[in-house]
Amino acid sequence: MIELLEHPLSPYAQKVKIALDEKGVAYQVRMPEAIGSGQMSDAFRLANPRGEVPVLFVDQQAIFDSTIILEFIEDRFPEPALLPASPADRARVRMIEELCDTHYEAITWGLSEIANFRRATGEQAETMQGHAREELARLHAWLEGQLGDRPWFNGDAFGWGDLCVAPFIAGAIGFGMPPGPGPLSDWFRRAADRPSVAASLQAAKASLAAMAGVAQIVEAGLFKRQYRDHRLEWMIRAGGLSVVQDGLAKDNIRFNSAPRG
Ligand SMILES: N[C@@H](CCC(=O)N[C@@H](CS)C(=O)NCC(=O)O)C(=O)O
Repeated sequence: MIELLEHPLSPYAQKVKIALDEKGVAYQVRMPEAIGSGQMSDAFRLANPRGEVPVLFVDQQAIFDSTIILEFIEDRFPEPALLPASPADRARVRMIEELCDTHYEAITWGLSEIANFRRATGEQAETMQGHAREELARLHAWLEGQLGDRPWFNGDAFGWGDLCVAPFIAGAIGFGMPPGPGPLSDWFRRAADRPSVAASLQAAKASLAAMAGVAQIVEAGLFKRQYRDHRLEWMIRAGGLSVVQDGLAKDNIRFNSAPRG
């Protein structure tokens, strides 16, 4: 049986679950122990030296990184195809994925650091949330341009381009920053109606209750959140440099280091 190491709130894991569901591939899910604490088991570190979900266990192999996993799924289970047919359209949806994985996710992650982990409060939180709102509006306009007059980001049928956007938009909606009325929000409603997307959004919603109280766990030093790549950049440019400094001083943020040999 295929196994997916995941967290229901991870948009990267959601991409993979939607792809597997769309292809009708059976799998079971599991959450790594103490995810987010910085304490990774040797087995998890061996499966993914970055200590991140998703990881797909299949054919005696562990595959990490949502994009690489999606490529694998498309190669291993070609039907129905999730990538569009033409090279130009494939490049187009991959670029949409890249922007969502990096720029878009950095913003919703930052909003979670504020709302759930209480890294910033008062005026600083408002400044950072205002920053997020502005950047999301620009990204939503960009996405709307990418959608154009297509019914789906992928083209005529739902596919890669859509499953790579839906989890991130759902995240922004969760933080009260949905796309305004128009083609993008209409598209999201259609996407969310698909059983594959609905199932992953439902699992995310069900796991939200577990987020209550995580701020105290961070404050107690039991959680070391991963500050990396675009997330770290966003934190700094949105006005959260002191959040990073505070996290370093309290030792409740971490960076990924090189894998052990
Ligand atoms: N580029 C990776 C990013 C995966 C990632 O950032 N996963 C986060 C959850 S959204 C994670 O597992 N973080 C580990 C941690 O916070 O301990 C992918 O596309 O799979």
